[in-house]
Amino acid sequence: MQLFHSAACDASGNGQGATFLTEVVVGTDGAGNATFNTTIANPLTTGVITATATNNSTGNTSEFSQCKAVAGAALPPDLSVTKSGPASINVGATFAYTIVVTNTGGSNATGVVVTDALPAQVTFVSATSTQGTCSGTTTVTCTASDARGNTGFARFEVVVKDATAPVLTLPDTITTEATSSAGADVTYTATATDLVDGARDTSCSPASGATFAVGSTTVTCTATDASGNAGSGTFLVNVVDTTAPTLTVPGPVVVANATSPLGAAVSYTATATDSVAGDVAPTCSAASGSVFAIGGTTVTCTATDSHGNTSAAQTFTVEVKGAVEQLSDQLQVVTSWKIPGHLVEIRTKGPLWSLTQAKPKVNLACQLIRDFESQLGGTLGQTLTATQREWVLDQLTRIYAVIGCVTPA
Ligand SMILES: [Ca+2]
Ligand SMILES: [Ca+2]
Repeated sequence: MQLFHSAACDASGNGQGATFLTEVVVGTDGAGNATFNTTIANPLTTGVITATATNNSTGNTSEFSQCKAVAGAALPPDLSVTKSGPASINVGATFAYTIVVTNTGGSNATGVVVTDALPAQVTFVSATSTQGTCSGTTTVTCTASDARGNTGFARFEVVVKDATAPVLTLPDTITTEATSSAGADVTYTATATDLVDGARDTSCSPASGATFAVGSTTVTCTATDASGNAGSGTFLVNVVDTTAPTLTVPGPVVVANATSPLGAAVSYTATATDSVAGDVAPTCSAASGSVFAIGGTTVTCTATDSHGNTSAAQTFTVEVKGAVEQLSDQLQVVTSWKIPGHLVEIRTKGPLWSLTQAKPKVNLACQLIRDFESQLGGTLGQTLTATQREWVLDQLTRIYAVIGCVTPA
């Protein structure tokens, strides 16, 4: 018996064998049937087998048998996988790579699953395949059935992710002088650049141009790139008050008439203003309104703001006139009145003379003032206007007290 292999059967259901496979010698039973086993060199996976039989005794050969499909075990699938893509790509760009599955085995592959885990630096966009379907975003899985001898591929599109935050460029610590009690308006420049997106807007708090209070303020700035990566940074703004208050004191001399032997209570005005602290009360060596002795007293003032800045000291003199000076002033005034007979001048000169002697004649001065006052109530007073008379009387009353005169009982 000779066995042949053909790719396909004739339409008749049998037919001429195409390729000789092997021959075996068999003995038939009484009915002409025989059973046999044989092995062929090259396993078959497709097509049909036909046979012819030859009677070794007679040499008669049969027609070709009916076709029998090859039913033997096929060779297993043999899958290979290759992966290819660009050699380099730019951050932020979309690129594609391809995974190719080839089946070089002797049978179909079913339930083929190809998985590809994406690196953290990329973002999945899409995946397409020539066979089956693909799904997933971080690990993409493609499933297919692959006929033997077939090549299938999956195409992956991914974007290289931008995982780097923008870099901020911030000022160094800013130190500036306060301009008001609120502090100072401070402007600054803060920028940010991203590797992928270029220049980015920067948001800072407090904003540039804001009023910063006296003291130290931390400014926090942030910038975000198009992929949502946020960068941040801080810097300090120090608003300081190093300026002393501006001090104003009275002119060089404040003059007052003594009202008693102790002198006089003298008021003066000294002020100070500070750009931050506002009005500041000066500190003076003798307060306004206190009693200053007859003669000159030097008053020294300074002003210190709330941040400890002290102005330079300024001085002025409080001059308190005693009885002699007051009588001299009075003499000058009454002389200027040019009263006929000069009696008022003469009466003023009397106590002045008494007090300016090497050994002042105090009691005499007191007596002369009492006499002067008495005469102003008579004919002497009639040489003056009422206003002049009142003024002289006021003078005399005060000078009398300054001398410390005691009116006899
Ligand atoms: Ca970035
Ligand atoms: Ca100040």
